Amino acid sequence: MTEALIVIDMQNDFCPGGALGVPEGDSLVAAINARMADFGAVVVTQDWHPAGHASFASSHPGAKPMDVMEMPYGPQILWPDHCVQGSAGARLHADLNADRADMILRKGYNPALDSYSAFFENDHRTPTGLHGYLQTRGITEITLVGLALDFCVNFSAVDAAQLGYDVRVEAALCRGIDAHGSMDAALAGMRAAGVTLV
Ligand code: VGL
Ligand code: ZN
Repeated sequence: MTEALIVIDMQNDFCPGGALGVPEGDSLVAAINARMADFGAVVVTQDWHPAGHASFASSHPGAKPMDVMEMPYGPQILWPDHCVQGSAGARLHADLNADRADMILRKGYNPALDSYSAFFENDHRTPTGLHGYLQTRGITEITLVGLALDFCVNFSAVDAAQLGYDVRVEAALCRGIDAHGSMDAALAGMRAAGVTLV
């Protein structure tokens, strides 16, 4: 039985000094690399937005980062420009052992729609293809680590649990942003969805 480690968004822009730096984000790299050896499959995800993406505050006149805006698919936090396709900030952290990844999944490339989850875009309907990939490999158990615990890790974990995977989130190998009470909501939401938090 193959178990997959899914490493979420370990990119320069989510590390300290990046456009949307998560405190201590870079401190996880060595431990995540070491953890890869314990899994039969490793998937690495990359937030990958076109310039002018709808989730950027700069795309909406008068808006500023961390404002909340009503989108056709629901409320959306507006972010500083980050993980722009091809930019240095969008690159995976240089020390992350991406060579070990069986698959690198990019998400958030739809200009009008954000994608926190590695499984579905923020309309909760448009698939990224990861479910098909894992299914065809016969993978039913996944462990999630990375950034940010309260956004992309959280949405990925809840979607995975709803899709029927056995899901673990290793909180020690995650760090969060905590905007608008997102950390408490994420922890409660993951538990309610049946995610095992360790
Ligand atoms: C993320 C905010 C915006 C994440 C991505 O990786 O958690 N957060 N885009
Ligand atoms: Zn993003």
